[in-house]
Amino acid sequence: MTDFFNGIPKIIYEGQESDNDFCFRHYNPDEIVLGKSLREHLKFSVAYWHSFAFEGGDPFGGQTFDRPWFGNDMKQAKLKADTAFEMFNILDVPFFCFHDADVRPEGNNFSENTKNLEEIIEYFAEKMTQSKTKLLWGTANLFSNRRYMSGAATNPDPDVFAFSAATIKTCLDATHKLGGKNYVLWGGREGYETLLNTDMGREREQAGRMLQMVVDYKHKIGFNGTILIEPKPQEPTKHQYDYDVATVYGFLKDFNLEDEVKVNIEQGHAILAGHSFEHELALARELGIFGSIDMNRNDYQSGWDTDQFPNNIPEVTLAYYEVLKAGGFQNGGTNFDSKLRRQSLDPEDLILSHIGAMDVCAAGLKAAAKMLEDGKLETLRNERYAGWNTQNGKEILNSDLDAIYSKVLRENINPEPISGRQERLENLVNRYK
Ligand code: XLS
Ligand code: NI
Ligand code: NI
Repeated sequence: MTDFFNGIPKIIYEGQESDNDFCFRHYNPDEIVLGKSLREHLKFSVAYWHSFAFEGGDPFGGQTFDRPWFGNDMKQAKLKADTAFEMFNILDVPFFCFHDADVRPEGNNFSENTKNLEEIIEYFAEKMTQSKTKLLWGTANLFSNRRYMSGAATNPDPDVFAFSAATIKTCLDATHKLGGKNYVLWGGREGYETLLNTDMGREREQAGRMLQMVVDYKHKIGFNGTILIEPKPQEPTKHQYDYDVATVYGFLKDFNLEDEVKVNIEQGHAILAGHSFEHELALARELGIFGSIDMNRNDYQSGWDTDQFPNNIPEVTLAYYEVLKAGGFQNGGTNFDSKLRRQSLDPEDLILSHIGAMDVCAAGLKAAAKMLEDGKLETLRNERYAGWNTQNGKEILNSDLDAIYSKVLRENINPEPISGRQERLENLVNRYK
């Protein structure tokens, strides 16, 4: 036991009447909603990087947090893991996620990185036999080290592609060993700053080739998890190739991977792409590539990926509505890709931020379930399209321009616009709490 959390007990559900800061008000993990417990619906996950590796820096200043495990040796990496698993236990979260670089000391070369990763993964494996927390996904950090400054798979230098591919292999092995449910690829540096030095066609081919290799290797080792791409439009590069769900789908189709790879959709990234979170979720569902979510929120004024903990129930309600309509998570879950503000220095801030986020998501999911169960919204939406279910609608869709032309003339078709009833629907949605 470390003394980092200084005796904060396991967080339990006390309900909305409780005055205790260290309890859940909405998240009762055993509560059954639509035939499933909230624990199984929400599948919460802690992001190792934000909670344990982030030092509190911003573009104008460095570390503000003071953690006993900050440093770059194995002893500190193990202390970090001890503390992380203590937090998982306090919050009783079913999952966590990590990048290789969050969990192991940085080596001087590939073989040192691999040796360090294997040692810490061994340590994780041991800890996981004593813990209820499982691995939602693993991933490789192919963006922080300077070797990746011009991309990983999309680098102009084939040796960087090779270094990246070899690193992904080690991270897939690690994820497989720990029983991970998914493996994520977020292409932070897979994009470009200026076309003046960029061969976009070639870079895109390289990214497609890398993804095919990842899928081949997954099958080779018998990894049953899902490979997920996490779309993001920019930051750190100016133009990122995995811009949004629609772009990723086009890319997957092009490389014949649409049945192999799904998406991990992040709230903040959707906003950066000029979409709402629910737009991205609904589109992924319709395209059959919905996988998992990174739950956070962006500051709406600064227009940057600020990775704040979610705190807006009506917003997450609309997101979980789409998740429920997709049939809920299969391998996926709700990963809090969220970090503390740099002034939130205390160990208890780490716990309280997650409590709030879990409660907001639970309240949102319950409201979404009510909305779905009651069916009013779906009924009104379906009414709007009712014409397409008629013989006339079906005939129009199966016809051709000539025949439709004659039909419009013959039947003197002259459509009257019908209200979209947006405000009525907005009022309706606000009824569910
Ligand atoms: C960064 C991404 C990153 C991925 C994992 O914006 O959200 O944290 O989730 O590499
Ligand atoms: Ni992000
Ligand atoms: Ni993310």
